Amino acid sequence: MRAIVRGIPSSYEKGLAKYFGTGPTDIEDARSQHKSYVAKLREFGVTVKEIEPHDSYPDCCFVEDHAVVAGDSALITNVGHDSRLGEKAAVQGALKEDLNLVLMESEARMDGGDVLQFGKQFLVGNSTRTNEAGIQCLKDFVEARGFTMQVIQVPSNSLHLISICTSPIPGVLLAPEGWLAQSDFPSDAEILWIPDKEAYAANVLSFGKDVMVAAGYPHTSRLLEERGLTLHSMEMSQFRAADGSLTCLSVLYQ
Ligand code: CIR
Repeated sequence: MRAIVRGIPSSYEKGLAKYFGTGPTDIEDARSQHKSYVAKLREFGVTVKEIEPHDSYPDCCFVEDHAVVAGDSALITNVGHDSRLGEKAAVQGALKEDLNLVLMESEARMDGGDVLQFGKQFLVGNSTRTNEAGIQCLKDFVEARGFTMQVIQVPSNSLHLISICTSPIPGVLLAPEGWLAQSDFPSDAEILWIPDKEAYAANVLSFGKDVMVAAGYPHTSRLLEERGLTLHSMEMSQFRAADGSLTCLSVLYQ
């Protein structure tokens, strides 16, 4: 596996925050949490390419939002919040060395945080950051590569689809009770429901049986351990403060 990550700018405290967070409070702490995240990726054998942060973009560490990877290609998105559009060039520049890039039309908007690959299917959130034109672009992109796509309505109390739903094990989805319903998901998916108050813990990052989880969510951790997974607990407080989760901090590809 390979990954793109981007460090924490000095402006990070100005990062957007409206859902899980009320704004980052400590840049040095954020940098230290980011360092642990990158070290953990490397421990799993991921080759990590680090992009320099830029102070004009407080949210630039959340690189996931700029690209959706399918096989050897990446769809470069137009993120849904105007303040973040300028982050794209650096991510695009880094990915173009390794993947075939497809660009979105200008009216299409999408945050990569709304997209989850689930086997041969892509689940996409209809959210405040992702519009119909963006969803159509994604559909064309994934169908041309042999995948299907299913749209899921993101509840108004969540930034993105994968803020509240990821796949810890092939065929299995993790989601908080009361935020999404069984009928939202593919009919063949097994849903592991976590308590409403642990909703933030629904975003996990898996490398086979090794799974990165946010520290401090005991019920979710127990549920995953019962499935035979080895958990790697990550301190995420300064990312949660800016509505960011584990997956947001990297673009992963083969
Ligand atoms: C934002 O609101 O855009 C950032 N503060 C957080 C983005 C998190 N990204 C993600 O979930 N993929």
